[in-house]
Amino acid sequence: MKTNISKIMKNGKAMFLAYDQGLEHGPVEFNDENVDPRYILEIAKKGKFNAIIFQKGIAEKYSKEIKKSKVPLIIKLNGKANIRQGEPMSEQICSVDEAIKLGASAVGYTIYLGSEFDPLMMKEFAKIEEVAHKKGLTVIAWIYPRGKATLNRKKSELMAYAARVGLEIGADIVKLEYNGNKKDLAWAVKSAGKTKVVIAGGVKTDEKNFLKEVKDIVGVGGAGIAVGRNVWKSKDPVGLAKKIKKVIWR
Ligand code: FBP
Repeated sequence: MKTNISKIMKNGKAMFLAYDQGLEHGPVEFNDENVDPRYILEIAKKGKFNAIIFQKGIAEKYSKEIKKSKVPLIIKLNGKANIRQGEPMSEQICSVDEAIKLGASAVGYTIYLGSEFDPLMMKEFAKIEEVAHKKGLTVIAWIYPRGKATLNRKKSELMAYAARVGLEIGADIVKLEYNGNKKDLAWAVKSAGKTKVVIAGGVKTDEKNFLKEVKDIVGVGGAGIAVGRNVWKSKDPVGLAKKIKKVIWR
């Protein structure tokens, strides 16, 4: 299947800026500056990110600014708020056609692997993947092991399993949560085969730690990062972006 993956990657590597935390976690993540999607777009533009990740609402309301910035757009097709408790389920809230109309170069979808609801998310993903690939769009799967059934399983095993699921279900890029162990990450990247691997950033940590994670993922042959808080919560996001670029495209 030929997709437009080169639109959002450079030499097989990628640096994506994620900004869907407003839905996933609420404005508790934001301050007066980074609550504004235009601030994030500026970071993406000045920091030369390969793409920015928004939910459809922001893509719609800020479409003029997005077009002007020329930063490629990835639209997240599902999402969930974190108020409801219980087994995680992330429902589809945007279609592939809507994402195309909004100018998306790629679509993203989260699967909580191991949740009671993972069969529903797998099914929804399968439909999305079929439509998106027919239209030549790149498909990114966030695969996060979550839910009761994952509690007694090893984190390392689950990370590689998530990577493999990405390959098996037809994702072009799989986004994983890194457990901090480089050997485990190398196995996960190997398990993903020809599916590219990017890692999430997680909660804001110090810059040195974060850059080490970036070094690890490219060091084991992964494609790069799809991060949010570690960049847009930084005091100097554009300066940090330059450092990330140096690590990814050494
Ligand atoms: P961060 O780099 O800020 O962790 O963003 C990555 C991401 O996958 C976002 O796309 C998403 O909003 C968030 O993490 C979800 O985090 P969690 O599932 O831990 O609530």
